[in-house]
Amino acid sequence: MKNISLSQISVVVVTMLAASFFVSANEMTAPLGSDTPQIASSEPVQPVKASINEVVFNNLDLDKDGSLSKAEITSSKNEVLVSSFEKIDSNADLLVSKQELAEFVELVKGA
Ligand SMILES: [Ca+2]
Ligand SMILES: [Ca+2]
Repeated sequence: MKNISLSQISVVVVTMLAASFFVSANEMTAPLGSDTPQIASSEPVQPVKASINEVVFNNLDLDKDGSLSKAEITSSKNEVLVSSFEKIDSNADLLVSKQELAEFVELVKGA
């Protein structure tokens, strides 16, 4: 039993990120021709990660101050992000920076 929950989180996060991304660009970007957003753990992640992080972060940063407060994370209603807030906030200042979000995404994707 290794990293099962992390793998599950990874799928959820990647799916969520992709969903957030495609919501704002779903007419311009076609997702792989697959109708299921689930990504098999052995499949390479699609090369949209950098822009996804940007888009997701900007969508979550409601007051545009360049960091995500716990309230902003909570208002995303994303259970993975909410429950992982303390993990994402690696320096424990109660704010999630773009860097911290990117590192968290890398962490769960690499799990
Ligand atoms: Ca903010
Ligand atoms: Ca922080």
